[in-house]
Amino acid sequence: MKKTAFITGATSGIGREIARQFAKHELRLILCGRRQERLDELQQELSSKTDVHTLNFDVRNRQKVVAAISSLPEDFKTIDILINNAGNAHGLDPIQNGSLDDWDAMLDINVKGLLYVSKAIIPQMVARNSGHILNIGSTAGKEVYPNGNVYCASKHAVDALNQGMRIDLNAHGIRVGAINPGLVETEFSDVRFKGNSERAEKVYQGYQPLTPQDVAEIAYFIISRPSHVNIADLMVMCTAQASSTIVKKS
Ligand code: NDP
Ligand code: 8X3
Repeated sequence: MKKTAFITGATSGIGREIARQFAKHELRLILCGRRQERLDELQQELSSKTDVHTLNFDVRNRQKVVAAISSLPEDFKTIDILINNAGNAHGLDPIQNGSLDDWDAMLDINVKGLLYVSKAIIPQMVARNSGHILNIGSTAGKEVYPNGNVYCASKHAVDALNQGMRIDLNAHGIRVGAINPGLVETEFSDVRFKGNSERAEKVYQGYQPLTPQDVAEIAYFIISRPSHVNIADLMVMCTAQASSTIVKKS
């Protein structure tokens, strides 16, 4: 039986490209997000390559998370690979000016949402003593940059949870690892700057950022290693980037 991958945040950016990459390799897909039309488009695009099921839920809503995952049809109930990818930055402000709504969004989505989804899926992996969880962290989970405060905290939490899951699930043979990307051109900055596209575009000007495809290829490499190999923690930046604050621009 082909493996089934559950991907959160599959409607855009890194998650969507992971879906495309996995479909190329004929993994069966459960694609999640809140934008139904994007889920439908992607399902239509990929269903000639593999079996695709879509789930529409907000990762912040624990009841909806549980209900969505419980609603999976019999042939999609066994999840072999969980890609915890849904997340965003909201705002880029000094701590003294930060918006409480932005802080709630980042902690509720990037941290608690990841936990709700994981909590709903891990028990079946434990019962089978097999599974692979890939958490999408960030370089922001490895260092803190000016005005990044709460987003960086949320991604440091993902880094801690990646380690914690690996420790606790070790006895069950479940692989747990993270990809921590630097600057990737997606809708990330549009969300961070609340649709100010001029500001968002500037983030990626004057150098060649990573593409979501770059990250997706790494994700496939990780999940396709032999079962005794677990890539525990991987950081990837574009060549122009040395750290969160050092980017060589033309
Ligand atoms: P995008 O904005 O392009 O994609 C974000 C995805 O997350 C969308 O599919 C969105 O789906 C989903 N999402 C956001 N909020 C929720 C929610 N409340 N419930 C369910 N799904 C949600 O950004 P990226 O692809 O860049 O981001 C993906 C991950 O990569 C994030 O965790 C981000 O922190 C991380 N990352 C990004 C980097 C970058 O530079 N772009 C670098 C390092 C890490 P929908 O809106 O349909 O719900
Ligand atoms: C996204 C990368 O540097 O914008 O996590 O935080 S950064």
